[in-house]
Amino acid sequence: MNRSAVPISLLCTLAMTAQAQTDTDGLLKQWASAVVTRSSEYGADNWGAKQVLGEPNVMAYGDATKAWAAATRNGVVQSITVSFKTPVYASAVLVRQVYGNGFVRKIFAIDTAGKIYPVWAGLDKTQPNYTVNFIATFPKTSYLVKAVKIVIDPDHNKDTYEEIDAIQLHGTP
Ligand SMILES: [Ca+2]
Repeated sequence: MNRSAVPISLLCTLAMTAQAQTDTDGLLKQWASAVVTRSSEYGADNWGAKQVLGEPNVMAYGDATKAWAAATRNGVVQSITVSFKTPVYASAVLVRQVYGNGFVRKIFAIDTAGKIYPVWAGLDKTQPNYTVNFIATFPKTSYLVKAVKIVIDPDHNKDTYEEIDAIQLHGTP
C-alpha cells in the first residue's frame, strides 16, 4: 500500500491502541487503565489517583495537577494500586516520577485471582529536578499479573509531595 494512502480508519485504530505497545521480542508495555485503590489522594480530579492512568502527560518536574499526590505531604506511608487491560507474565514496572523523586519503596504484583506477591523492594535512586521513568525490574513472574501496587515513602522529600504521572507494566501475555 502506498504510505500516503493509509485509510483514516486505520489511523484511528493505531491512535486507539497507543495505550499499549509490543516490542519485537514480544514484550507488551501497557499503561495503567484503572485505579483499583489508593491510600489517599489530594483531590478527586486534580492530583487524584486517576491522574496516573494512561500515557504520561506531565512533561516538567514539579507539583503537577495531572499527577497523583497523596492527601498529606509527609508522615503517612502511601500506596496506589492500578490494573491493566491484558494480564501478563510481568518482568518490570515503570513508575513515572515528576515531583519529590526517589520515593518508590516496594512493588507488589496481583494475579488474576487477586493474590498479591512482593516483586520488588529496594533503593530508588531517582534524582529530582527532572521527570523520570523509574523502571523496577524483577524475574519474570510465573503467574499472570493483572494489577500492581506501588508503595511510596512520603518522607523521601519533606519539602514536597511525592507525585506519580503514569505507571506502565512490562510483560508477555
Ligand atoms: Ca513528602
